[in-house]
Amino acid sequence: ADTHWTYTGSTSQAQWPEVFPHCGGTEQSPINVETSQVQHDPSLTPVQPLGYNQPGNNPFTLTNNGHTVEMSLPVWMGVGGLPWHFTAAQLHLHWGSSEVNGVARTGGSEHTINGHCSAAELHIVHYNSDVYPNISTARTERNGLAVLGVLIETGDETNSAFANIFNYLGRIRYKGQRVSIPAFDVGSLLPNDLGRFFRYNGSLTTPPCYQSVLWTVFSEKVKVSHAQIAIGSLAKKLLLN
Ligand code: 3J3
Ligand code: ZN
Repeated sequence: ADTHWTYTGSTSQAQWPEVFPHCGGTEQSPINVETSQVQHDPSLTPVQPLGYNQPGNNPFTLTNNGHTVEMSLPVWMGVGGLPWHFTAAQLHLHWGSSEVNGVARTGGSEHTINGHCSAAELHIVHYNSDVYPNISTARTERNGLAVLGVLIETGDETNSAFANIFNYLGRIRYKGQRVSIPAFDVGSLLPNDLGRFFRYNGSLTTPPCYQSVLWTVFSEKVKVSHAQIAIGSLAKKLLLN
């Protein structure tokens, strides 16, 4: 069974390495991206979402897994433009933790840019389907996973793409609850410019923290409304087991 971990209290990040050794590793995510330290890599090519825009046949399932809201992807989706082919497994959101190293934090994203924390962060998780049959075998191995990270800011406009998810959070307030939602174009959750991003080798941002992730954090942020983030952060408060 999943060993218990939290973002606050006595089993929060500072204690994770005691129970999950990889969490104490040297290639841990999330990171703060110091743009002055970033090197341009001309060999990188734009991310190519494959099959992200499916005609809405099979519903998606939103689940409150006790740490976040996770969405299953029942139809094949993948990502090209990376050194291997990757197949999508799931997507989920982070509103960040309410405390980091004991310091209460208002923001929500996990990755920060020059110390700036965004309101939330979307992760679309893929596994290396050139090498592994599924995510369980891939997630322990270097370059086993490719996660696309989208930083989310608040603005005045309601984001109709994210509304496909946010409108249902009230139905899965508690751990273990799940709801079927109509399929939608997952590509509409991504920023417009898929050619500007930060790429680095890191880890799962939650236990067991395996250092298996080829990270892509897009430079361009997406915007949702203040009300949409409020729904999300409410659900997060309620969903913590
Ligand atoms: O994908 C599996 C699966 O069990 C799923 O239900 C979920 C459970 O939390 O995630 C696991 S995972 O260990 O592969 N995983 C959790 C951490 C997916 C990637 C997550 O890392 S992150 O860097 O995208 N936040
Ligand atoms: Zn994540």
